[in-house]
Amino acid sequence: MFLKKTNLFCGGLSLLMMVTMAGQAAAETATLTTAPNVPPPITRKGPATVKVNFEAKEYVGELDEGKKYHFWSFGGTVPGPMFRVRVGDTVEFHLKNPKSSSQPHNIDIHAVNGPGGGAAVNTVAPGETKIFKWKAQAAGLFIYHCAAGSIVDHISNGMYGLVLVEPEGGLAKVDKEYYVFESEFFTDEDEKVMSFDIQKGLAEHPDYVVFNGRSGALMGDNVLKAKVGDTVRIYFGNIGPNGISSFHIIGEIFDKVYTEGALNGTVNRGVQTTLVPSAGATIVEFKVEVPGAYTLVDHSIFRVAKGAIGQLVVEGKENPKIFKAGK
Ligand SMILES: [Cu+2]
Repeated sequence: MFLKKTNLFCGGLSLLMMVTMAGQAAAETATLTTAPNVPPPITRKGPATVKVNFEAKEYVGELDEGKKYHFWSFGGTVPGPMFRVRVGDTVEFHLKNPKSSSQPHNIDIHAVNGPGGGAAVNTVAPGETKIFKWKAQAAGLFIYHCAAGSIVDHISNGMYGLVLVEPEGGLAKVDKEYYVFESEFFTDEDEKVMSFDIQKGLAEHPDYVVFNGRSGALMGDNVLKAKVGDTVRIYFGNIGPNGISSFHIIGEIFDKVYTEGALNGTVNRGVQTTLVPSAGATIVEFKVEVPGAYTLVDHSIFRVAKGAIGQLVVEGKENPKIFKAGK
């Protein structure tokens, strides 16, 4: 078969597509994005084989201002990368664990039909790479996480993220898409570089409940942005490991909620707060009509003090028909 190579660039990451002369995709490598960025929509009309390259990475990073933590991750960020496939695609998933790792790691992808969501066949010792293949059969937004060892420490240390399986024909076009992920951290808080405290995990007492891996990840210079009139779609995941999230945006109403992340045609409209279970996800959409700052929270409100807060800043003309001070 005669193949032509094209390079597409998005968010600084390349998508290498092998395209046949007929223009039909035969095989491609998935674009991976770091939260809050979302990979671009899939434009091809039929299924393809999609190669996904993941690497486990253990590192020390900031969990809060001046507070460091021993993270375990996919790709060196918490949450790990987001990738996007389509119903009917065959995914060739590569998981590498570098020699420098202290632990074997694996991945359980909730979009997989098969033992362990893949984890039964992909545990990689330090220095190993394993490949497994799966067919994306259900459209929706799915969690992935490491399930190696006792599981709890791998999940509590940051090994999770989201994959979107688009329905045939994709999702409706929107103006802005963001990737937001909630997780708890249980720490030995007095250590210089903090680690997982299993007793706090067992007691279900997190020290931190954060969006996108650290306190303030969606605040200050890192707020989400939109313009008046935009329709915003947020892909929201919650790992827990224990807590169920009451996801809410102060000052907005979700026009659409794809409940529990399923893209099966069921849509709730006009929702204030949506429940997202541990190791679950949701997709919300809303049109922003009034400029200002809108605050994302887990409305289990004491968690805001532990970090579960972020902002969407909307710029544009005032809209007094919808909102104004005074008469
Ligand atoms: Cu792991």
